[in-house]
Amino acid sequence: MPIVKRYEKNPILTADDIPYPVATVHNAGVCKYQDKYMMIFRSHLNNGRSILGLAESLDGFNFKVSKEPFMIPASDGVFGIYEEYGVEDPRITFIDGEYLITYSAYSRFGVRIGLAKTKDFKKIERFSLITEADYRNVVIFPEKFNNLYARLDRPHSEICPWSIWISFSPDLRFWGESKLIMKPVQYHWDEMKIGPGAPPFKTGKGWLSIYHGVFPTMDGCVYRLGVALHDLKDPSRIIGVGDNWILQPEEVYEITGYVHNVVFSCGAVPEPDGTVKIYWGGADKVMCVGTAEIEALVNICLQNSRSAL
Ligand code: BMA
Repeated sequence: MPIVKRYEKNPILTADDIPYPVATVHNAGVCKYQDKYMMIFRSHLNNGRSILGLAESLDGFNFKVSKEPFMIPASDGVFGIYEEYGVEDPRITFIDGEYLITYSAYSRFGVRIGLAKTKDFKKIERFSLITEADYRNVVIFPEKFNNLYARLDRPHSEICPWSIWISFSPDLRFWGESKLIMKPVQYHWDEMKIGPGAPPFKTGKGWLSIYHGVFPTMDGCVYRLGVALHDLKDPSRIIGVGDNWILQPEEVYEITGYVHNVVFSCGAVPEPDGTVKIYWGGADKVMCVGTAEIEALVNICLQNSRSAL
C-alpha cells in the first residue's frame, strides 16, 4: 500500500484547463474556504515568468478555474521592484480570520518572499515583503505560539546545505528568533537541499510538516516529499523526521514535463475523517492530488526517524 494514494484521475489541472495562455499549472497552495476548496496555483507564461491563478472546488478533486489570473507581478511601488520577474509557489494559511498567502517574488535582485492577505479570495492586499533576497518556501503556522506567529523557511547558503529554519513575529512584518531546525542528511534522498512544502497542520501528536527533499543524480535532480513532526507547543522542537520519502516521481506526469522528476507540494488539507489531501505539482507542469492517513504519516515520523540535524 503506498503511503500517498494518488487520485486516479490525476492530473487534476493542466494548462489546457486555464482560460488564458499559460505553459504550466503547478505548485499550488490549497485551503478550505466556507464550503469550498480554494487553490492558488502557479503558471509559467510563455515567456518563462510566473503568475498565480485561482481555482475552486466542492470536493477537492474537481477544480474550476477563474477566468482571470489571481495575482500578476505588481507594476509599481516596492512590490513592483521585487516582483519584476514573476510570482511563484504560493502557500495559504488561515489565521485570525484571514488567509495569508506567501509567495516567491523574483526580480533582478534575487528571490524574496511576499506576504499578501485576503478574506474572500476576491480582494487581495499585498502586506509586506517578509524576507530579504535568497529565501524561498515560507510557510506560516495556522496558530500563534506565546502570541507570536511562526514560520518555516529555507534560506540559501554557500556554507551550509540548504536547510529548514524557523522564525517568529509579533505582527507578520518583523521576524526574528531565527534558528536552523532541520538539515539534509548526507547520501540520503534529501541530501542536496530541503525546504518546507505545505503549511504544517495540527495532529494529536504534533504539527505535521510535509517538506521536499532533493537528490542530485547524473540525470538531474529528483524532488521528493517527506514528513516531519514538530512539538505542539514549541514548533522549533522537532519530534521526528521520517527516514523514507512519502512520495516520489513515478507517474509519467511527474517524470516528464517542464522539469523532469519533480513532485513539489505547497498545500495539504486535513479532513475530519483522519485523512489529508496532499496537492503537488507534477514535473513543474500539472497539478496532482493524493490522500494519506494522517496517523500513518505521524507514525512514519515517530517510528522510523532520522535525525533532524
Ligand atoms: C525549486 C523551485 C520550485 C520547483 C522546483 C523543481 O527550486 O523553483 O518552484 O518546482 O525547483 O523545479
